[in-house]
Amino acid sequence: MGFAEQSSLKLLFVSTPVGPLGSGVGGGVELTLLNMLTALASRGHKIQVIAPQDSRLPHHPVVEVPGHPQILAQTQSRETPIHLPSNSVLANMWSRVLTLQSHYDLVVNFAYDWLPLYLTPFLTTPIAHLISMGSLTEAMDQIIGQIAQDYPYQIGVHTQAQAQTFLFAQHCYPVGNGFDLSLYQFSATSAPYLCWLGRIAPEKALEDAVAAAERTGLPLKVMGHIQDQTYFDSIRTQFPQAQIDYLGFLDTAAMQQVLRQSQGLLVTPRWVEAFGNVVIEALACGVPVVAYNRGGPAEIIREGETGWLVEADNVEALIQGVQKLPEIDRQACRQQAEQDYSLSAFAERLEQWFQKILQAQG
Ligand code: HBI
Repeated sequence: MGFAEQSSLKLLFVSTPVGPLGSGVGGGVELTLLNMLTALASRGHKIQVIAPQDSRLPHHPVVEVPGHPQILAQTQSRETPIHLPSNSVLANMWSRVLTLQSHYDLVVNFAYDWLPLYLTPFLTTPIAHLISMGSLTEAMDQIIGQIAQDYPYQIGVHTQAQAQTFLFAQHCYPVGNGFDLSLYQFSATSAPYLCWLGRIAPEKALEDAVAAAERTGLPLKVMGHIQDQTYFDSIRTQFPQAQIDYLGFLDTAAMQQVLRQSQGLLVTPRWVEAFGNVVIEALACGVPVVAYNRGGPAEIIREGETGWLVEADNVEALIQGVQKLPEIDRQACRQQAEQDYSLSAFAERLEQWFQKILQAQG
């Protein structure tokens, strides 16, 4: 590693435009931004964050930008054209980037949106795009693919499974993810309940976890932002016998207090989950995971060692996984989180990613 690689970088993080940081509307990408910030700041890098009005980060200032949020990409159909609302917070954030960019070595984009990708050739400072979901629409696939082709290494993804949803998978740079494991307390014992975590929306298929819980007679403690209230209400109606204990969108400290004592976490994505932050959060607490065998969780979970991967969309298989949870050694779960998903492991991968981009600048 030459001197240049050792020096600290000046990084400009530009958040998701779907909602303020700390609201939960941005789902996993909010946690990823915070974890990247923590990981890189602890290595001496200097980071500024631009995010929508009312964003909050623990112990870090945010440049708050007003404007109307972007519609959630995963609610769009594949052919939906690119659109921007009037007074777009996305456009307003990137106008700010244009004025600030010369003070930074690298811009890091967290938005799954067309504009920042389109702007890549027009900025003087390189942009590292962290693509937070798999393929969703033609227009996004086209612009991500174009940048992946023209700007080597500047398209970052979480897992190979996520990259494989794109035709240009070979041009995607996988960085995994990383968590502040000190926030998660290992529990060697469990209480008789299951957990489900995440945005409550159709692509997360909470109904399958509720069906499994109802059949096993175990309470299901649910935590996360209700993105689709009608969808949630319909699940309650569909499974009147299920013991669903909805606890709201909690911060990490409060959430892990509940998660750490559960017998297991159920992960039931209907879509190809880019990563599956909740899987790592469970492992960090020593909680084994039963997950559908698709997407990021399928790349993370060590079958029979830290959890069970079951046939996707099969509730019977989910129930069998629940019944085998006691076979898993909870210590092995915590150890996997420490080996692969600590902040220091993540910071190593991120620094290598950034150096690849900066060296490619010539
Ligand atoms: N939709 N348009 C848009 N932009 C985002 O940045 C975005 C999104 N939907 C979901 C989302 N980000 C995050 O919740 C996921 O990336 C995790």
